[in-house]
Amino acid sequence: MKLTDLQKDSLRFVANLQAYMRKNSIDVFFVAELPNVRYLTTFTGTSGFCLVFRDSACFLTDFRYKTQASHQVASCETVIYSGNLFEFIGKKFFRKSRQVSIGIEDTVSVGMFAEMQEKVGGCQFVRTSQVLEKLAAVKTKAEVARIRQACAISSTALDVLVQEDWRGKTETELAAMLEFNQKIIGASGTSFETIVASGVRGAMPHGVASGKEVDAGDFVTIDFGCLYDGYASDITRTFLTGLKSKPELMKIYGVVRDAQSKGIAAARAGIKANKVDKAARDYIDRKGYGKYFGHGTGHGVGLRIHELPRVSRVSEDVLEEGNVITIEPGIYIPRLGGVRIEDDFLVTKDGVEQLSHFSKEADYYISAYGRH
Ligand SMILES: [Mn+2]
Repeated sequence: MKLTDLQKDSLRFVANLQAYMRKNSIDVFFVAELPNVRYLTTFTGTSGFCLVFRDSACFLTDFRYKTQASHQVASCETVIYSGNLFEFIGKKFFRKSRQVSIGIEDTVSVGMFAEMQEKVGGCQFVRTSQVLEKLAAVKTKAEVARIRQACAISSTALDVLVQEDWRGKTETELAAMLEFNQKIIGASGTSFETIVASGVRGAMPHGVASGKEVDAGDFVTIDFGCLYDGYASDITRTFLTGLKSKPELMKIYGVVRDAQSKGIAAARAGIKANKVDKAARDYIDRKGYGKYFGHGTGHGVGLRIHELPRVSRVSEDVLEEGNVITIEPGIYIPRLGGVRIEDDFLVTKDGVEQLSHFSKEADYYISAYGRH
């Protein structure tokens, strides 16, 4: 089997987890969350688990995925199980109930954990938190290439959308058109539910598209992304529909855009992520809108839309070369509207490389509503 670049990486990811296990005296690591399973194996199906030992690794799935796993999984030995997973694991791997320590993530459900305790006897469970997420925060070249492509698809899809006629369209219709464009261009799906928040709805940072019609003079915030080969993009732009928008919104548009630039200028490997948040937040504070910026400045992006590192006031994460983060300040004023601008960035030694590209001009308005 000739391995793809991601499959080659997955061998390294398993080895990195094994190094963590040795350092933390964990004999076996149980991985149940699908994005983590995918990270370790490249497996894209909807049912599968990893059991990683110090010197080997197993991928467990059922007969539906036998063929798929044989094509995708290079980093683990695939084991097809039937019946109860933990009964199977208990019999196959832990028959001689010697004392072993099993690392288990705190995201495993209470029900699953209880079942595992009951059926995999004689083991000591070690509760861990975000072990895989911490490893996955630093992206490989192959992963960055996927995120870059997801960003390119999203920008192109948005470019097509702004040339279409928005008049009489609801937020939901615009969201559907954007999602359609992304899929036609090569995305496998959206990376999260598309946000289209127009007019006063723009004051809701996560205003998922509604049945409201977009009106001339509205500011429209579109926060969206797609998946390419499993990896996500996450972009936000706020558009002016026509020329009659309120002067206060035009002003905050400039503040948000400049706050994003401050965040971008602050970001580089070796600094605390909260410094990026501070750079953007202090600027918005100075302009008098601090109380209208209530969320963090950004987050990591990868197989999940929200990953480490956190880019917020309370984050203790230190930026590393290879992190992919968003920088997305916003201002939301109740009963008036909101503005957010978001792009995705690769953290480098001296700064960041912007992965998503789309105009941030304040006068980038939707042409269907008339020209200057
Ligand atoms: Mn985001």
